[in-house]
Amino acid sequence: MKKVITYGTFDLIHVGHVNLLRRAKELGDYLIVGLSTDNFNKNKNKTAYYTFEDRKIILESIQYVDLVIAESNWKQKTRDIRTYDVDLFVMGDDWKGSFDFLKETCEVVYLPRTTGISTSCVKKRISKT
Ligand code: C2G
Repeated sequence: MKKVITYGTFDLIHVGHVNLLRRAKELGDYLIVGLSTDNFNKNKNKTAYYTFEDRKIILESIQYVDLVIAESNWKQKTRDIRTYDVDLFVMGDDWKGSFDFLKETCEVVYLPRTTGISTSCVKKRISKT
């Protein structure tokens, strides 16, 4: 079984997130998502609209997602990959190159982002209505 892992905040889930999750799952058989905790989001200078618990429930309802774990720091990826025996690490290409150090531990793939959609633009559009 080929295990894939990806990480993110996944706030206000939108088609860009779902496209990423679908393509990541298509590259393997089992998809793990490292979901940024509310505390780690502060570290990323992000404030999610939904709590970690709610974002986790939403992610777990998505057909492509097999397991959601907490992402609480920048340094846990190598340990997660070893703990869960992951074969492939996937991220959107806005992160291209940022996680190449993981190539010592597993395959690394950056997938093209879905253009024209982001959580911040959704928030902006809603605030104008
Ligand atoms: N994404 C995408 N297309 C979009 C928006 C997001 O492909 N239009 C992808 C991102 O590239 C990322 C994933 O969806 O791979 C989750 O995006 P975010 O929730 O914004 O995650 P981010 O804040 O980039 O956190 O340790 C890694 C970080 O936790 C990544």
